[in-house]
Amino acid sequence: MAEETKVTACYMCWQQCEVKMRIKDGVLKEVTGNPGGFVGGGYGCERLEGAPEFHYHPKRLNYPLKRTGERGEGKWEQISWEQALDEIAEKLLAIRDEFGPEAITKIGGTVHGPADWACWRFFNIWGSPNAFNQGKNCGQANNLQECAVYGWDSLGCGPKPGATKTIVCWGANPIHSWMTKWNYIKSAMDYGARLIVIDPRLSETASHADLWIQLRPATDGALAWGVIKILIDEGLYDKEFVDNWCTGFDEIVERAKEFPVEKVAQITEVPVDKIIQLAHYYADGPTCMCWGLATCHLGDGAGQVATHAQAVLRAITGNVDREGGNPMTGPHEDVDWFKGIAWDEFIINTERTRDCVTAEKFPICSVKSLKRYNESIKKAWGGKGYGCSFYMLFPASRGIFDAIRYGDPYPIKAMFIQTGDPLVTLGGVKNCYEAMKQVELLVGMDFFMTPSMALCDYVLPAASWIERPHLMLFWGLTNVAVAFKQPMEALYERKDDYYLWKELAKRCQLEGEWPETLEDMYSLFLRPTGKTLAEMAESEVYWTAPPEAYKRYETNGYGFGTPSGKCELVPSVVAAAGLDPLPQYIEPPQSKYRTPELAEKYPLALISGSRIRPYWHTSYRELKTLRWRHEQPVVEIHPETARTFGIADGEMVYIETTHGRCRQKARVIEGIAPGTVHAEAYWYFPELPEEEPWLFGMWDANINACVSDDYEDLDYAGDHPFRAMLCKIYKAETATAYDLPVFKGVD
Ligand SMILES: Nc1nc2c(c(=O)[nH]1)N[C@H]1C(S)=C(S)[C@@H](COP(=O)(O)OP(=O)(O)OC[C@H]3O[C@@H](n4cnc5c(=O)[nH]c(N)nc54)[C@H](O)[C@@H]3O)O[C@H]1N2
Ligand SMILES: Nc1nc2c(c(=O)[nH]1)N[C@H]1C(S)=C(S)[C@@H](COP(=O)(O)OP(=O)(O)OC[C@H]3O[C@@H](n4cnc5c(=O)[nH]c(N)nc54)[C@H](O)[C@@H]3O)O[C@H]1N2
Ligand code: SF4
Ligand SMILES: [Mo]
Repeated sequence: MAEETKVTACYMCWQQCEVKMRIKDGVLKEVTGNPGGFVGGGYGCERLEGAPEFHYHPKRLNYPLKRTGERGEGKWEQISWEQALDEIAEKLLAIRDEFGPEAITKIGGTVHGPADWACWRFFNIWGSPNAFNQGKNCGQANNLQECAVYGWDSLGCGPKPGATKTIVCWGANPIHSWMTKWNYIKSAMDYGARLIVIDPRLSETASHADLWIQLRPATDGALAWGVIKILIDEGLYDKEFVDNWCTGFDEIVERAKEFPVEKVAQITEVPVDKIIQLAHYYADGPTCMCWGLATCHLGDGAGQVATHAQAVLRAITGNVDREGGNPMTGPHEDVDWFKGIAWDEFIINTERTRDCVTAEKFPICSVKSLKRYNESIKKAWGGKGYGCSFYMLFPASRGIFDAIRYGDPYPIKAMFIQTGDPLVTLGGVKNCYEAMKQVELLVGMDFFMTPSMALCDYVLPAASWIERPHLMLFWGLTNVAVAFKQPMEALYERKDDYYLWKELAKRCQLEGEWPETLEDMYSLFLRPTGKTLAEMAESEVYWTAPPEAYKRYETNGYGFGTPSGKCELVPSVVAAAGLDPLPQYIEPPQSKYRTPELAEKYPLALISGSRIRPYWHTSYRELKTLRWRHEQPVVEIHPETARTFGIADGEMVYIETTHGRCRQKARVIEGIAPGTVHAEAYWYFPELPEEEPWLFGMWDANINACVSDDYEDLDYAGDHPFRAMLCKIYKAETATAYDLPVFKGVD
């Protein structure tokens, strides 16, 4: 029996751990962490147990499909790739002729691989600024603030064992969401670092904390300002750094006066002594405030003030670009990332034509604003200066749907869905659904028939990480790139995601280099190293990573990547976009203080979508190897809330908001405040029927059908208020989520 071992990077989530695959007679038997691996150091999570099942699953999409019935009727015919590509290209060209290049959009998810950059490359050369990825909800509010205040983001940073003294997980639960980072946190704690967790729930990470701050949801801005005030009053900030490197400190001092600790305690519902403890711990650095998602989901006003105050906090304590604090990666220097995705062409093309559909409504996310960021980032970091690039640009999804439905501000006629399941992962799902029903051309590419795929005109079968070469590019957000050759041949007619865009580019006669294979495209990215992908993958050093560096603002001849070269505590690029650069604290769009009348009807604060293992958002619910670990969606409520609303542990309940309702199973726990409810997100049931009205039961359990995407509820960057709604809960009549037909929500 021929048995072989192949090494590659797992992409069952974006941590991309190095793994080894045991293959017997050409059949994938087992995938495990690769001891000593460059990423993960041999770590492998339980998802790997599902890898062989995922690869051979009977429900995998294996051939291109074309819709034969109405959208969502579940009627398909198998067609060839040639036919699919020819027909799609022909329609695209006709749309461009009639409505302009901006009339196409792509909805994608978080970092998933070649689909992301290959699409951006196509859109950049084609000339549409309306590509959308879930980066929108996945850190955009935070990245824009960090880049505005100190000219780069610290998204990928983690604590440094031995150097970091204080670790802050602010609205982050890495035991479930970022295990490779959690391994660093544990190691730093072994060296004596303390852990602070700021979270309304007693998350698993919070259960390991030296200090758990259980704040009222979405009041993070007030908490951060309360801490800033204590640091200033007690002289616990980094005076030398502030004097030499910061602008706007006087305004910060003035604003901080509005946040005496008693007032902050009243707003956040955190006891005074805990807030003081938090400030004292924070000041005892180096302090690493790891990136946490929560403050990007607080909705209008609340999100901007929280993400801004967090950036100020990192800055005035001197933790920015500091060893053990919040280091910054800077751009990829060994990888032609921006050239690879044709970023210059994007700028040129959109200057000729129109900005993205929500450039007026959310001016911080526009080409004009990106250019302002660029000018100074370039001075500090060299290269092209595009910084976290797409994070500065994604249009608000609601704007895309309005462009499709109403032609406002101009029409969008074609939508691609690749690496995303917008019907399940976006807020305002009902608007998304209507737009998907109306758009002229709807093309999807995925591993499985998902709710979003079920509505498409063409569904294309994607090859996975098991069947494609690997280069870790991570949207340009890290400067580490690891290379592996393709471990196994793609099964059936599955293709890598680059293939789609390359073939469409050829058919549409787009300019630029479009090499035949994904591997050759990766070699183009790697040009600065002088190596091809295969050469790098086969060398002893199969990655590129710059040496550790800190405080580069002192030596780069310019300072921070901001217009003044300083840490701008009141950032001028935010002001230049027409926004308040020193936002006032404001309650989330729905709250007992901001909307007291609404709170009478919907008395509970709703947070939704915290990460749960083993899932990766919507993914892997069809895998028997994993599903048993967590079979149904669960809503967490406090025993007192349960008593008030007559709900017992394990009962099915409705969660209802101003925008809809869905059902989940109650879990009654102490580790959540009585006024707060936590609902799971990303649920659909692959075992239920595909055709409408079922759509795999996604209306039944989908909390995102209850999350607002009204413009006035979105934050300054246009992100959704996933953690800032009000709700009520009540018992559902039936016991499981499987036996009810579809529920379309409250009108
Ligand atoms: N309520 C609530 N909603 C949220 C959030 C929240 O906190 N709360 N978080 C938001 C955030 S931060 C994010 S990032 C999004 C995540 O949302 P998404 O990224 O949309 O979710 P995923 O389930 O990761 O991916 C969606 C689809 O991509 C497919 N896919 C995976 N890899 C590939 C690939 O290589 N090629 C192709 N063609 N398809 C692939 C999967 O099979 C799956 O069907 O959810 C957002 N929604
Ligand atoms: N297993 C698994 N891991 C994942 C993913 C996945 O789908 N599954 N998705 C990946 C992606 S794309 C992302 S963006 C990351 C996100 O990873 P994290 O940043 O860890 O985000 P979450 O787990 O969604 O939320 C973290 C915590 O925020 C808390 N929270 C809710 N509301 C608030 C609030 O108002 N204030 C504060 N301070 N905290 C609040 C929640 O209770 C939760 O415990 O995870 C990544 N890792
Ligand atoms: S954490 Fe698990 S799923 Fe994610 S890359 Fe590592 S082994 Fe794969
Ligand atoms: Mo995300």
